[in-house]
Amino acid sequence: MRGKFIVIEGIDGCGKTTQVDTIYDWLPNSGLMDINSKLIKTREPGGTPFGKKLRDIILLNDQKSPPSNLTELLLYAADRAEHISKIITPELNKNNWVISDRFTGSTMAYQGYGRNLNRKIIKQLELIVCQGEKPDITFFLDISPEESILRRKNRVPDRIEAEGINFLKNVNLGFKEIAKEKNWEIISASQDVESISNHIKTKLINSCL
Ligand code: Z5A
Repeated sequence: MRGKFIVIEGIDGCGKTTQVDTIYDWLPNSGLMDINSKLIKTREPGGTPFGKKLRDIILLNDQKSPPSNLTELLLYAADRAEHISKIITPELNKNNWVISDRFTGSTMAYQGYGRNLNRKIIKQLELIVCQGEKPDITFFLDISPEESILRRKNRVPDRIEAEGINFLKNVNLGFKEIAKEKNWEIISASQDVESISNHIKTKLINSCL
């Protein structure tokens, strides 16, 4: 028996963390999981102790010495390699379920469409890093870049958030294309929190994971 791997994706501020928390509270008593299975809540970057250090480096908004785009891609890949080998695969193999705030779709959207790095190379890197591990289901929370920026207006932006609207528009376009290509469940994230949660719960119940 192997657990299930659920991922929530979308641009900054789309409400991923809010939904991961809601589903984390609901899923163990939903009847979907085996009685002895645990649910692991995690995220990228920073889902492991080593990954937390990488997260600090990646997101530090130090305008004097930002990493190159390729360095940034490799740092996200390193974080994911650690995450898969230390958390995701071992937990799934124990028949536990894993819900992650972001996964490979974020790399394709941010580094592929946002930074315009070669998408074939990103796919090759994904093959090396993931070693066959992939989500059972991915939800894409779709909001406009304008709404995303509005939702984050009262906080200090990290290095990626500081990129501005044109970058975010490209990332969002990327997410939309990937969502179609990979048959992700697309949800309008402009709805209220409860409507979005209900959509996710209904899809999980009906998808016979
Ligand atoms: N990144 C990358 O470039 N490449 C990669 O491979 C990976 C990541 C994995 C860190 O991600 C950064 O790394 C991120 C992508 C990049 N870049 N940025 N920026 P992160 O996931 O840690 O950071 P984030 O996406 O910026 O998270 P966030 O701002 O916390 O957004 P969120 O989790 O999607 O949203 P939230 O925290 O649940 O909600 C944001 C606000 O909106 C909050 O005030 C909520 O109360 C509110 N909210 C939530 N839902 C709603 C609804 N439905 N209506 C109204 N208001 C709402």
